[in-house]
Amino acid sequence: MGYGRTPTAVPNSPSRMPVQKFWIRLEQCVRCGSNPKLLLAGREIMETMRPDHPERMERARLALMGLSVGDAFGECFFGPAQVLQLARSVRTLPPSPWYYTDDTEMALAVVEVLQHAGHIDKDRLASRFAERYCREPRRGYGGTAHQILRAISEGTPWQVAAGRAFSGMGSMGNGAAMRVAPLGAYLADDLVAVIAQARDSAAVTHAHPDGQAGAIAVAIAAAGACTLPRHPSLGWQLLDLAIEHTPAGPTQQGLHKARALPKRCSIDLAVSALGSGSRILSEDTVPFALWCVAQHPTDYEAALWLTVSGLGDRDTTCAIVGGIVALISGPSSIPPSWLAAREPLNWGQNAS
Ligand code: R7I
Ligand code: MG
Repeated sequence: MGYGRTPTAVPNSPSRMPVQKFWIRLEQCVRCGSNPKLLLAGREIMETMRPDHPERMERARLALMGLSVGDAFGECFFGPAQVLQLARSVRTLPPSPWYYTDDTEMALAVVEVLQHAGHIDKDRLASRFAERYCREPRRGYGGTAHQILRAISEGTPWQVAAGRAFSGMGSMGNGAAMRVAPLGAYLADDLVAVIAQARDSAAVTHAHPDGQAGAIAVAIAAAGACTLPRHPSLGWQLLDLAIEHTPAGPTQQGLHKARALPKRCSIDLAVSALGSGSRILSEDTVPFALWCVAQHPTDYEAALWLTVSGLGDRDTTCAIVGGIVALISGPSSIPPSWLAAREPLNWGQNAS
């Protein structure tokens, strides 16, 4: 490579500003006599970055905002069902702070990896998950997730740690679905990439195909939330889109069931038909969450009050619904008081 080339002479430059910065830094590096190899690695990452990376990140952060507020909101309502029903009927908010859980911790890791690489780098994602887990293991992680993340942090390759869960079947928990909305938002215009990278983002901890199917369904719905025209039946269209692109299996069957429910069916009927995450599986969480989105696709507050009243795995159902509905209804749909009540997001020190 010729160090003297000007920024405009860089072939196939995806984005001029980062490349200009790169050349300036490389020049400084050569002047100081330090090893330019590290910078060259950075250049490779830049070249794989999509040109509209900043706008994509804006969408991913909006999904994260909706997801994290939903997670923290739902987490406040583990308690007697009667108290929740009462709170819901008068829309009384729990006292702040609202602490977020593993759903947000893991979504933060997904967003950090996208910020850094512009795609899901599975090794990097596994390290970010493990680092975050070690820093705060008491964020309410799933039973097997503890074992997988601890093993990764101790040096076990993620393929081995995730692959040996549940006697080699891999986890089909809802944990891959709960963290993936920012990825769907980032890749919204490219459903083929959404499917492949949602599967990759899941595989690091969820080796079971149905755990991965849940991540695909949610990522596809998040992508559709960014791209489909605003229309009264948008929520049902998202469910259709998810059915179309989710691999066959229990989660996809649940999505079909959700679609077939009568339009005005009660939350109790939806919960009895679909579950609401009490088994902590993709199949009894994702169909219910997308059904809740279909009820109130443009109203963040209404969607979350409905979702939490389904009880079950309420931090996770609310995280999934919040991540998708925020993408449809925009940041202003998240009440400022809810955002203020959620504890500040911990972006971490190694978040490059
Ligand atoms: O999927 P995962 O990360 O859990 C996420 C959930 C969310 O609600 C979080 O908020 C947190 O509370 O946990 O964690 P895993 O441990 O992989 O899976 C969660 C649970 O799903 C497991 O503890 C099992 O109970 C169940 N599960 C399975 N049960 C039987 N057979 C997952 N896979 C299987 C399976 O193959
Ligand atoms: Mg949680």
